[in-house]
Amino acid sequence: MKVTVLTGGVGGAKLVLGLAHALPPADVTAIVNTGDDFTHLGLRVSPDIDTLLYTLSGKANTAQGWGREGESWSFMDAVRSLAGEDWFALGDGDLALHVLRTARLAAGEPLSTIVGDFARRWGIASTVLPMTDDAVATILDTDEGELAFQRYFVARRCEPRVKAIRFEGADRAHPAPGALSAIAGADAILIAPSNPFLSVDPLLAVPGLRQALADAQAPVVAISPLVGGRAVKGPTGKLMVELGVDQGVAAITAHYQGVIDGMLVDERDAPADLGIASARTDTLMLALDDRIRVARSALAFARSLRR
Ligand code: FO1
Repeated sequence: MKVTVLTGGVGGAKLVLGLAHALPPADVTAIVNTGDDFTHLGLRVSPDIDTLLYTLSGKANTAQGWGREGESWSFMDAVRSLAGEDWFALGDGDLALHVLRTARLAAGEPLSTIVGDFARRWGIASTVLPMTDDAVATILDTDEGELAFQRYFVARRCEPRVKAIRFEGADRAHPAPGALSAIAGADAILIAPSNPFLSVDPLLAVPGLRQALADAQAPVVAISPLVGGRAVKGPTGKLMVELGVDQGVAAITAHYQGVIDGMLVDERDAPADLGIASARTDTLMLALDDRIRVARSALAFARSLRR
């Protein structure tokens, strides 16, 4: 069963890891948000892609939610000693990805080729695709003015009040090679329990991707990012209040209207009429077993749906 999953960072990476255990890993394709990508200290950083590469290759710092396990920080110590910017931390091992990616991008290689090579080097049998090889930047219009994603998320700890979100460059972006065929050729398409507004919307903003989902033969199932009605981590709840969106899975389902055929809801959420097919399960993914179990539930639910 070939599965294509649209994903952001840590929550999505847990699901993709579960899928890569529930299925032959080569049957899994992840199309990853790159709206969080930015240039820091001259280096091109792709946080959601790197979180997925670390997760699938067993290198992730799962407690921290980003970066590598057992990381050392000599580079950051040296940056600090020279009064360099230290609000965004690049570990010594992590640095290797950013240096190599930046050098290869500067030499004219597309991001998708570079990411594919990194994944192969680390023995990842699943396909990891950026949503696009073009530059797209998530920009938040806040009460402190416009902030690029990492300024908002890391430097300002999601504290500014968000008025609107835009995806700079998305209108001119093209889906990465392989993304459209991975959607068209899938037996099931999943939207990971990533932040709908910050992590999934950038993907849907790339011309062609939303249409590919609408045209796909396979059912599209979203896994709700809410557990017991609340976001597991991150600013989803706060953002929904600020954007004037109702709290709860019904509002997220409405947000994905026209894109999804079904919603997998956490069993702790209050039952609600979502207006589309839904299934309930324990969606909290603490240990590997949970991730495999949620992946299997999503696949079983997708199999039960038809287009
Ligand atoms: N998140 C932080 O909260 N603080 C950091 O210093 C930080 C550094 C960092 C470096 C590389 C990387 O791939 C991710 C990093 N993240 C950091 C996580 C990242 O900001 C977010 O988790 C994602 O962009 C949201 O999905």
